[in-house]
Amino acid sequence: MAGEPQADCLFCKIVAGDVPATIVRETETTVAFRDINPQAPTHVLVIPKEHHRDAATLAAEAPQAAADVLREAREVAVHDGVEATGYRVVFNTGSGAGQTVFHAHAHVLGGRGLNWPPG
Ligand code: D5M
Repeated sequence: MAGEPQADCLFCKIVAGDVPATIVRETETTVAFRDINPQAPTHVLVIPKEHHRDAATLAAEAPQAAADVLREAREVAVHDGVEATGYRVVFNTGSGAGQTVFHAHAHVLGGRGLNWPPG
């Protein structure tokens, strides 16, 4: 069923507390934790606690959870003190776009200059 935890999903294991992570913030519906391979001084992943494979599926199946993730992205930027200088929110969607973990997640990046277009 849509949103159910998946036994083989790394981020579902982080939600369950079975895999350790450096948690920045947690709400009823989301968890934010530091990326294990940071690409910027602030690099935090915001995930819905429910399992949805990518951002497109999340938006279609659980639009309120998608909104919660976006709201939390801003709260993370405030938490890390990067909101005023600017930050980037990225949803890699599909392997061709670089998605490697198939549980929807927003990358929140900040704390350095960010170029456009991205690589
Ligand atoms: O992003 C997936 C991201 O997940 C990537 O930047 C590494 C990060 N990652 C992988 N394993 C962990 C753990 N255990 N903790 C924290 N961060 C992790 P994607 O957009 O799918 O390429």
